[in-house]
Amino acid sequence: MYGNAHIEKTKSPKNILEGEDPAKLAEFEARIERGEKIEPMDWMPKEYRRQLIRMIEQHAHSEIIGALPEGTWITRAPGFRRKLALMAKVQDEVGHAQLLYSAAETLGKAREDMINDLISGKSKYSNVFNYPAETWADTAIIAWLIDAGAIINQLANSRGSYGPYCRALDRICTEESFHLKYGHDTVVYLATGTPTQREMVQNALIRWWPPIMHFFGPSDKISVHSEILMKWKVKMASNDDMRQKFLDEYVPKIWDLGLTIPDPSLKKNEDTGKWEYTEPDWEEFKRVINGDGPCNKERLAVRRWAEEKGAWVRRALLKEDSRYSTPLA
Ligand code: FAQ
Repeated sequence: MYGNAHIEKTKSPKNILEGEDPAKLAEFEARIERGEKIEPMDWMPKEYRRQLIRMIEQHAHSEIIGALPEGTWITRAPGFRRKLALMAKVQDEVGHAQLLYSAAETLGKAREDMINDLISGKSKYSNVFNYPAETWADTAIIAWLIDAGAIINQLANSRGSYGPYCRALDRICTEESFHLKYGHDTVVYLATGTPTQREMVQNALIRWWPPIMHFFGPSDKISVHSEILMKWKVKMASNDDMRQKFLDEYVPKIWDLGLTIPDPSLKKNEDTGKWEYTEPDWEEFKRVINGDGPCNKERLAVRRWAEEKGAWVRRALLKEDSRYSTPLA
């Protein structure tokens, strides 16, 4: 494995740096402060490695599971052109997962272990992909607004400290920006179409708004990992700041289309420059990310099926002497 890694179990916040060499830690933090990239063979604290594996792995799982809600619409897309476009998008998402698994592998966790942790339900992935895409309009909202949220997060974090993750994010963001344009075009088409098409996209927005508000993570007051991740420039903005940026950029665009956002309290406070909104239901968020959302079981069942059906291909490709990985980006 690339970094000759040793993966530590979670420790309490007080002792996450226990046992680290103070001189090495100071030099590591100084490098991050100077804006240098940390590369796989460089010295890093165990907690930095553990946090990055957790975050990149969850991100990879999100891309691969994220292909499913839209993927179910490929055969039902209205018309050949849309079918081609959706198929290309779904294929891109799976490609993003490959880039991200490869980046996580550089930190010492084997891909098989990551996949096993996904299908056993041990690892998390983004809350949003545990909801069904009920109509064609749901795929339009996903491609526009979920991709928008993903770009806000990933563009910021691509300026972070871990080289392989940042380079993967650079490439992913380029592709996601095509998804965003495709999604926007599809939403505009529906919102300016027949009354039935308009109603369909309005209803999809109502369904997806709460999961989108959850997408950026729990509020800063209750976020567990933000402090250390921001200190080490893995996360380049807090959950609330990313949510605010999303609202700033996309609420006006949604309102321009004459669509209604299902939050009567949503408004920009002109004095503070911040959006005010109804506090998202964090209990529902917790339920969904811990396995009890509307589609969690179905999503994992599909991945488990794919894993079992593809096992013979991996066995055929696996050579005992090629058991190390290099980053794809
Ligand atoms: N969903 O302490 P924090 C995409 C968990 S890619 C599920 O604030 P952190 C592309 C968190 O893991 C979408 N779980 O956590 C696409 C932690 O649990 P743990 C994915 C969530 O890490 C588009 C606990 O809550 N993007 O959409 C979520 O500092 C269209 C405490 O939270 C990434 O993964 C959530 N939304 O901040 C594909 C980007 N939020 O591990 C197809 C990289 C939080 O202690 C179609 N990740 N949790 O058990 C990140 O930037 C961060 O991990 C955050 C969360 C911001 C997601």
